[in-house]
Amino acid sequence: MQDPKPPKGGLFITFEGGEGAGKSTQVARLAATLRARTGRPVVVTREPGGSAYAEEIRAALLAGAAKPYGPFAEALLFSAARLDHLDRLIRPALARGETVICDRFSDSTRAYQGAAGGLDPSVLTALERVVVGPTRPDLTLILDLSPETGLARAAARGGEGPDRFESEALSFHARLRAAFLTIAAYEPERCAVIDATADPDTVEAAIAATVAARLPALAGEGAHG
Ligand code: T5A
Repeated sequence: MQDPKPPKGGLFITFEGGEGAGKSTQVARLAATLRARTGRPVVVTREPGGSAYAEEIRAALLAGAAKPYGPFAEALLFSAARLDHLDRLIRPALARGETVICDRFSDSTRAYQGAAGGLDPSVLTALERVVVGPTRPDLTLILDLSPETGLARAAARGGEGPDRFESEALSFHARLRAAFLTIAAYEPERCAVIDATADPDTVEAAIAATVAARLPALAGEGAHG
């Protein structure tokens, strides 16, 4: 494990929200906007995953391999993946002064394994202290929409069918939505709630405006680099 010194220079943005909220769509759009605005590198990554080891853990988690062992075991695995991801990708990029945009991060563990899964919040706080340390996001964009709409979008996308978490009951997804909104209410300086019900262009514009207002270093107009 690397010495988790606070990163200098680079900004760390995370996206959070329920299933099918449009995070992947908007992560890609924001990265393109920031590259054009600043002319500087933007690293796009995701959790679980983002490094070779973490991607292996992702495959097992989303296949439901750890589900029989309960939310604590799953939280440990998400945390193991996060530790590797931070050490190999996120902290080095931030140390180089690059912007990092991550599709889900530790708030997802709080919402999925904590609020919705039933794991004691003090356990999650302890895990965050050890794993995330000072590498906390500068800005977290919480894409908010009803679970019914999000699950319908995820289902309409097709593919391999619902994964480990998509197959949970609607009540689980309702707890997730409430959990993300509670996190935003407790940490308003770090978090911004974005209405994700609108069309992708409208959501993109709301995100771009929020990033420019919250992180002025990324507000520059036009490429110059
Ligand atoms: N998890 C993760 C935990 O339990 N604990 C943790 O600590 C972490 C880190 C990851 C799973 O792991 C769980 C959470 C997740 O269940 P994943 O495949 O990465 O699995 O799942 P999601 O992050 O939920 O990603 P999804 O791909 O399901 O949803 P997105 O990224 O929110 O949505 P996106 O952009 O793929 O869009 C979904 C569909 O909707 C359309 C898109 O074109 C796409 O077809 N769409 C819109 N349609 C209408 N209007 C809009 N505004 C739209 N935006 C996108």
